[in-house]
Amino acid sequence: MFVSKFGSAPKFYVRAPGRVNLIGEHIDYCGYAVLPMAIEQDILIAVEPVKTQVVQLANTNSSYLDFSTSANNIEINKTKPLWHNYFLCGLKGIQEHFGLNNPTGMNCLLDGTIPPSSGLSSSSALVCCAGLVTVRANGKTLSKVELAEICSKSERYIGTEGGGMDQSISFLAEEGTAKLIEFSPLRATDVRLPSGAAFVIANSCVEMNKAATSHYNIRVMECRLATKLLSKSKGLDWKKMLKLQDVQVKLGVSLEEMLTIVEEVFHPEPYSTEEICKYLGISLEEFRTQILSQNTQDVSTFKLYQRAKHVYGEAARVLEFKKICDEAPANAIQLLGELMNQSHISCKEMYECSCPELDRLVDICLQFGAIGSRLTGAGWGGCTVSMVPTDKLNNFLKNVEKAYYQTNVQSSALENNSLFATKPGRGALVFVEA
Ligand code: ADP
Ligand code: NG1
Repeated sequence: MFVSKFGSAPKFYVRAPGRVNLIGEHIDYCGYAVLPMAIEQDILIAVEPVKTQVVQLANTNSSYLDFSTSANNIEINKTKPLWHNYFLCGLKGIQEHFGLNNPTGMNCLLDGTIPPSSGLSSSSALVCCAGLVTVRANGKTLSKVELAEICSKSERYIGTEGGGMDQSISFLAEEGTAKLIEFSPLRATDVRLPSGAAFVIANSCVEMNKAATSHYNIRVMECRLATKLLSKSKGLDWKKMLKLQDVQVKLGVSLEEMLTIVEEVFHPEPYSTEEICKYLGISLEEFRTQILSQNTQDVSTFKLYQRAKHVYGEAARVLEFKKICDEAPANAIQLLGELMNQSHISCKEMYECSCPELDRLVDICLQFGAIGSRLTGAGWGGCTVSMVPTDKLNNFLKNVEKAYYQTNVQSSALENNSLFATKPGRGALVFVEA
């Protein structure tokens, strides 16, 4: 297809994987560690650098239209997040990092196997792949950590205020191991998953595009607000505090103590804009310009108690999950399953990022033998991840297929790629023909 499209052969190929997050949802942007693994599904780009400064993009999937732009005049359209904008995020991030005045043009053909808008990080795989393509095409080198940090920042050009989990695992993943990803400074530690259990991804077949909706940014903003109010209540310099983790670090207390502080400081009823302005001693104008982001200007109620409870509780569950994997007690699978189930309940009830289809799918997975099951990724649609004893895997897959996919017309159309067991895969790579 590359040859028929561009009339010449590609010079190199880059792939970047999607990921499944095993536990630690919506806490990366609060500063807390998460526990994902890369999946086999990826974005693959065939590339030919060219002498002109034109970047031409094509896709093996004809629903993603061709696009071309000058490499030194990149405009990213946040209001309409078409696929090429994600490529441009990676391109722009790398160009800015190196201050490239004369960036090379290139012909690129993209092929993707990650179900889009389903919580498996197709968007970040695309941004990371484009970033690595740009590094290679311009004859530069970067470490994996640098690549992850640049791509985490540059995906924000699309308008979502992500925390960096997806880009980090896409670069730092290694075959055979999940990773604990910690931030500031970014680092990844191996997590050996228990033998005797398989991790199964099941797609609810409800798509949710992060950049085209405001769900995601509203949660980021609610967490930022909770940070400010908690800081003010404890006499900290609230204007400087950005993330819920900052409050814990400044107070020097445990996550359990933070949960008690949340109970003392916040009321469960939603906060109004007026109440928050009064609490912080700021005007409505300051609130709109300094606290709210572009696509959260119309929000007028904020559930600070619930969001903070989820974040501190989920952060503790991640550390507990890692500890159980490290210590591998006889009942490890049972203990890990309980943590996954608690995580889903917290996402559903406190963070309100689930949806009826995801809840139904989790119930079905638990009914047919999963020890733990939860939504994975941003939520409001997308996939679940379930931990299933290996000896029950075949029956589990058969029964879930029957119960969820064969009873739903829309889902059964997508069935083939919707339910599969997965293993920790490798991170992003450049392939060059010898
Ligand atoms: P995710 O949870 O998968 O990251 P997002 O809604 O944030 O979901 O991003 C999905 C977007 O990424 C799609 O709407 C599309 O623009 C882009 N995308 C994903 N896969 C591909 C692909 N194979 N080809 C082109 N664009 C893709
Ligand atoms: P997905 O599921 O890929 O849209 C998003 C964020 C992550 C993280 C999770 C929730 C981006 C690129 N990704 O992932 O950083 O916050 O939601 O845990 O913003």
